[in-house]
Amino acid sequence: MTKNNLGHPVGTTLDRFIKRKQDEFPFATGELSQLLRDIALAAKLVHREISRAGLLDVSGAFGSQNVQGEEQQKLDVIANIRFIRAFRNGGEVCAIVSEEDEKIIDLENSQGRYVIAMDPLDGSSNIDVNVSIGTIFSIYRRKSPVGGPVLEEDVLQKGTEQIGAGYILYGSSTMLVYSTGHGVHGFTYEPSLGEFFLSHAEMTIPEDGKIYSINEGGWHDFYPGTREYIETCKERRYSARYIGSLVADFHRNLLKGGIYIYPGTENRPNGKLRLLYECNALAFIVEQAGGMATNGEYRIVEIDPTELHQRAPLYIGSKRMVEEAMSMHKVLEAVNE
Ligand code: P6P
Repeated sequence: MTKNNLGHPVGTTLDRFIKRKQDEFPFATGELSQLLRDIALAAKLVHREISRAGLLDVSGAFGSQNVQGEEQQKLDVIANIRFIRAFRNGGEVCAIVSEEDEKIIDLENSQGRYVIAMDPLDGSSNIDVNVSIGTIFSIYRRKSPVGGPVLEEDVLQKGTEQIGAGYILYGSSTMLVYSTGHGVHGFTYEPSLGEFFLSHAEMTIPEDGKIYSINEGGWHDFYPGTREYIETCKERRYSARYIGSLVADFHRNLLKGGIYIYPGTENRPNGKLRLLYECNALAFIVEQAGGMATNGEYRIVEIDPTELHQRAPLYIGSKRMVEEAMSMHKVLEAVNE
């Protein structure tokens, strides 16, 4: 049997991998393992819905708007239901923050020790044009006592408190990429077998790269520091790659090296992306992979959240690229203050 360079035979199923990792931690109670299985189950169900989207009447708008005021796509709602149901049935989770729900989702499970922050289907406006989309999730331990009511402190936690995070990319193949703080691991889904198989063990991001991802349509709103960095990328003939689907752009840059920027601007100083269920999870992953994630000034995971759906500017990817973008952002902002 071929093994990758870390002794995990390629083709290890997610279940066996989780069990093996759990055995490495004598005090592991298996709850986190069960939680990861719940996520994988929901991912398989969402994969099936997405792969049929063109055939069944599940694409297109749902006719309502989410808390962001964005047109909810039917698959957004379906994905939200699938993940909530998986966590409810799994029994490990007491509360969820979801992009699709304005308030905290209290699962009425006072014994649940974990809290989830998730974007059940990010980039969903791309569904109708068959572009890759993704699920993003963060896992926290609840702060309030088990057995008691869920409190806001359980969900308004800094990214440094995450005990796990990851994403599912529904692309040319469906992949689950996650970390529980001991490296980043990628699994590819084989629909005919209904299994995720280890395909990318111990993922690391190149320290530098030549790909920059930003919506240059915002050029005239960008701060001078942002424009300066983009100009530098152009002078160096870097490749501009922007899919408009955060998980897809992030995943490509994780594999090839690169930087994704959703900057703050004069009229949107905190940018567009959500701290709790978009930025923090990918920041956890990229730091575990040796990369960097900041809001232009400091680590994303250090931001102390005050609102469920608060936004944050995001500079994320190869360490050298993020550092350089920050240096220009700061210098030119200081000049303009
Ligand atoms: P814009 C999708 O709505 C999303 O949240 C991310 O997946 C994506 O990177 C970004 O917004 C695209 O935003 O303003 O460039 O269309």
